[in-house]
Amino acid sequence: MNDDASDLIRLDLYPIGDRANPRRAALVERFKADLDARQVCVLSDFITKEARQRMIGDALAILPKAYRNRSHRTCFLNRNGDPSVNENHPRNTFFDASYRMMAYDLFDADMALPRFYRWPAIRELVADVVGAQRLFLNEDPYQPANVVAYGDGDQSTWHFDRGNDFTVTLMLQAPEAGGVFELAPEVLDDDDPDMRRLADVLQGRSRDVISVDRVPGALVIFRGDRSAHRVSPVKGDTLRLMCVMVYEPKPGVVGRPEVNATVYGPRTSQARA
Ligand SMILES: O=C(O)CCC(=O)C(=O)O
Ligand SMILES: [Fe+2]
Repeated sequence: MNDDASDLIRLDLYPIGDRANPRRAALVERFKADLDARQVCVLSDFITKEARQRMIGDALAILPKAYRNRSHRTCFLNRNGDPSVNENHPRNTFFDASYRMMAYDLFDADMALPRFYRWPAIRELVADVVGAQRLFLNEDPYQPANVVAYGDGDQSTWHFDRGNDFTVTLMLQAPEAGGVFELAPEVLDDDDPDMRRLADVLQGRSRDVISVDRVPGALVIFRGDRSAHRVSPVKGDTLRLMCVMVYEPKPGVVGRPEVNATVYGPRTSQARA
């Protein structure tokens, strides 16, 4: 298996193959500072145009096998409300989500996207930016790198990436309109059981929400654990195609079949039963 993805990266802008390169160190410092200040950093023009076109072509070929995911949930991903708090509380505020999910096993191992995911220089860069000592590949058959397709009217719910210190995404194709990534940095406050700041975000009256420019070809790293975020409704016929990658703090991590079944469809729990 070929794990080299140097041909896919704009190495002229991001000399990440050489850990001793001082330009790499300067980039790491810049993105670290962005991540600390805003909970998100954007590495524009990270992949070449050819690489992006290849990744889009592969994703569109796989799309008929994607799992159509629809749900109606709170930002904590609960399906039921909480009668012990008032009706405007975040625990009682529901959102619709719909998109098509392409699991990792649908991609051939030698396609551009899995190669990108596996190239050690990428996870070394991510580790340096997020301040992790070392990062490892996720070893689940479905989770490591996914492409999520949002068509006209699709959106995600407001949510947190609970349990993940950071999330890595690569924007492949932007929609004609909508599909904006919105992030409310560190909106949870342990001292406020009413979650007023979060309620303002969910009700669309917060000034703390930032819209992150998701230009195709950009690698975006964000901390979604305590920062609510969503993809706003997509408009138009061009699909929003986003790759989401998972790197782990320890080797050998796999997902739980019952969780995979809700994300990737029932076929994934049957395959592992
Ligand atoms: O598609 C995006 O811009 C964000 C994806 C996201 O929230 C996630 O993967 O957790
Ligand atoms: Fe997320």
